Amino acid sequence: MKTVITYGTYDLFHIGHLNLLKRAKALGDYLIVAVSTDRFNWEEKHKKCQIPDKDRMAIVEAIRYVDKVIPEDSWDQKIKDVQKYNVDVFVMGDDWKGKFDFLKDYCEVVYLPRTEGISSTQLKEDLKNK
Ligand code: C2G
Repeated sequence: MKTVITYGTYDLFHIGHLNLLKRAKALGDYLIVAVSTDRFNWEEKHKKCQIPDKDRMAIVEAIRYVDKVIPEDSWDQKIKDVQKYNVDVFVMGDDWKGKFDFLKDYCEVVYLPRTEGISSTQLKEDLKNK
């Protein structure tokens, strides 16, 4: 079984997130998604989520491509996760290109092209200006 893992906030879930998860799953047989907690987002990413972490995790868990959801609560849990779940492939959108190359010592690292024209940040801006 080929295990894939990816990480994200998945706030205001949109087609860019779905495209990423679909392509990530296509790289293996089992997809784990680490969804960032409200604490991690606020304290480490200085991002305020619109949707609470338990709801963001429930939404991601309901996606047909996703096999398991775990919390992302720190920047440096990735190596432990890759080892704990025997991950073969680590996937992120290419806005993160190069940022996680240190994981190449533990698994394959793949950066996939982002979906153009949509982002949670833009959605929040649009909603604010309605
Ligand atoms: N994404 C994408 N296309 C978009 C928007 C997002 O492919 N138009 C991808 C991102 O590259 C990422 C995933 O969807 O791989 C989740 O995006 P976010 O929820 O914005 O995640 P982010 O805030 O980048 O958190 O430790 C890593 C972080 O948790 C990533």
